[in-house]
Amino acid sequence: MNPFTSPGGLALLLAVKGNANSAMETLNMSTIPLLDSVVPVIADIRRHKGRFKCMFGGVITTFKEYVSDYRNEIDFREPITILKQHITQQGLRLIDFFKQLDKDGSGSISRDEFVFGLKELNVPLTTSQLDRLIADMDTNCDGEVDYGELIVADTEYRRTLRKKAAAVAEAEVDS
Ligand SMILES: [Ca+2]
Ligand SMILES: [Ca+2]
Repeated sequence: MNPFTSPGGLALLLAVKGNANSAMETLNMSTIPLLDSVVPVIADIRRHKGRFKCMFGGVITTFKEYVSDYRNEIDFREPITILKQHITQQGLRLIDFFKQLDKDGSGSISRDEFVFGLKELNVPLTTSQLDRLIADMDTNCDGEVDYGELIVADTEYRRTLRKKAAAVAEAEVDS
């Protein structure tokens, strides 16, 4: 499945979001595959219309994590979130992503390799977002990100997601 072939679902959601008076409380798109980019839109609609429900099908694997997280306001502008979404959407394993960026095979990704590789993969990070991402991941401060550092960042990211999802589940039990 190519997630980029389903812009219709996103367009529909944007229409609902754009119409503040829309009485629509349920949107059934259970036959339409959607991509990660709809998640912040759904979260945004939910903030204004608490009862809004959206059904969808064939969604990429990380979608559930994001959905269970939306109320905890995951920051979709976080560089690590943007990066992870794109890696997942393109069906890359972390090691594939790493190898693709480490052009000179040095075992670590330099800032230049990041700039080039992210452009190649169409990951829309700004220069300052990229610098923040590298600074966050580069724990030994050698200016580059090796595979171990990437794994650590990924593990921490997953842990944060799980914690937030658990908090959401708890809140739902309480209410
Ligand atoms: Ca390298
Ligand atoms: Ca490093």
